[in-house]
Amino acid sequence: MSISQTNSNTLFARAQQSIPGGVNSPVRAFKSVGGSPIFIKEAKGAYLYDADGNKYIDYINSWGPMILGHAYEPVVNAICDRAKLSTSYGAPTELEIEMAELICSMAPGVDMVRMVSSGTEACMSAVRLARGYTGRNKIIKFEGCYHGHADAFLVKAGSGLATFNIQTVPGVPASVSDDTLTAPYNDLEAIETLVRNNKDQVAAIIIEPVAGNMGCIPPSKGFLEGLRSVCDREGIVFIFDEVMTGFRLAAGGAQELLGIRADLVTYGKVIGGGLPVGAFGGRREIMQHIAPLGNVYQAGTLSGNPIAMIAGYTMLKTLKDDPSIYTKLTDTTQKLHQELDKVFAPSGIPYVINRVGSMISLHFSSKPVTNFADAASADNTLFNKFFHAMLQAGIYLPPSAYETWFISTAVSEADVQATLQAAAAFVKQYQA
Ligand code: HOZ
Repeated sequence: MSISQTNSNTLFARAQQSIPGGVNSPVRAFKSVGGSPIFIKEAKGAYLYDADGNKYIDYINSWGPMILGHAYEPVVNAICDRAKLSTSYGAPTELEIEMAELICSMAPGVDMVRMVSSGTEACMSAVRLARGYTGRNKIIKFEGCYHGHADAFLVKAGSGLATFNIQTVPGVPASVSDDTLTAPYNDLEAIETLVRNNKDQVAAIIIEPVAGNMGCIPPSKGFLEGLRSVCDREGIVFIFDEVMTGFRLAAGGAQELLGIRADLVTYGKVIGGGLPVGAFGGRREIMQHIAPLGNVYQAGTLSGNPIAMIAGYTMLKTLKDDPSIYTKLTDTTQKLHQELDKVFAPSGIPYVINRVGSMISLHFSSKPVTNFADAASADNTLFNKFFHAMLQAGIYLPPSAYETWFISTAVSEADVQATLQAAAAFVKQYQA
C-alpha cells in the first residue's frame, strides 16, 4: 500500500507555476530519485509531518543543523522572545559579540569570526579573503565537494550538481572557473602535482574535512595532514568548509575530531540552529584583512541578525555545555550503521556504508567509496528504489545518493528499529 500524497502533489503542481521547478533548492525536487516531493507542514523532535498528515523519521534534519531535533524548545522560545525586540536593526548588538566569543571558544584556532547569512556566502568570502591575503588568484577544490553556489565553486561540484549531472554551469564565466583547479578527494599526489604546476599561484585549498556532498566520505589516514604540510610549505591558505561538520562532529567540529587545524573555517546552517546563517573565521593575522580593518570587502544587512544569533547561540551553548550530546549522536549513528550491516551483509547486495560521527551514507557499491568517481560508479538506480521504499515506510532520507544522512539526538532506539525494519523489507522485496 502506498502513502497518500494527494495534498503534496497538488502543492507541487501549484509551486511549479511560480517557483522554478517548484522548489527553492534543486535537490528537494526529487528529480533524480523520481516521483514528486512531499511538502512538509511541521516537524517536532525526530519527526516530519507532511501536508497529507504522513509522519516520517527525519534523516535529513535540514541537511544538518537540527542536531537536537526539530522545534527544540529552548531555541524556539529564544527566537520568540527575541523577535519581540524587533527582527533586524542593521546595527551592532551585544548578542553578536556573545556569538563570536562562543564560536571562538569552541572552534580550535578561530581567533576572529565574521557572520554572514549562508554557507555559500561564508565560503565565497573566505576564498576572497585568501586571495586578498596571498595576492594569488587560483584555488584548489576537490571533485564532489560542494561549497555552495558561488561561481568559483561550481566546478566538478557535488550535491545537486552531481545529482543532476551538471558538468558546466551556464552563467559561470570561464575567466572565473579557470582559476578553480580540482583534484580527486583523498589524492595527495594530485595536489602535489597541481601545486608544482601552479607554483606561487594558489591562494587556497578548500575542502570538506569530511565530505558530505557525494554521500559521506571520510578523509583517508594522513590526507588532511598532508594537505596541511603542502599549505605550510607553499604559503597556501588551508580552508575547512565545516558547513556540515562544524559543531556536529564535535563541539570544535572536524578540526577537533580529526585533530587538524585549518587557517580559515567556514560555517553555515548549523550555527543558526536552522535559521539562515553562515560565518567564516580563523587566524587573526588573516582575518584582520577583512573590511573595515583591511580592504578585503565583505558586508551584509542581515549579517549577525538578532533572531538568527539567538537561535544559533542557544543551540551552540547547549552543545558546548553538554558533551554527552556527541556521545549520544555517535552511539545512535553507530547502532544504525551496525544494524544496517546486519541487514545488508547477508543479502548479497553490494553496499558500502561510510560514517563519521553522526554523518552516515549508503552507496550500493562493490568497492570502497573514497572519492567522487567511486560514488558515481555506485548503483544509484538501486539507491533511488531504496529511497522510495524507505519513504513509503515513513523514513525520510536525502533524495539523492550524493547526499549525507544526518542524525539528531531526538532519534530513539524505536526509530532506529523502524528504520531497520524498512531496510529489511526493501532487501526482501529486492530478493523476491
Ligand atoms: N545542497 C544541500 C545539500 N547538500 C541541499 C539544500 C536544500 O535543498 O535545502
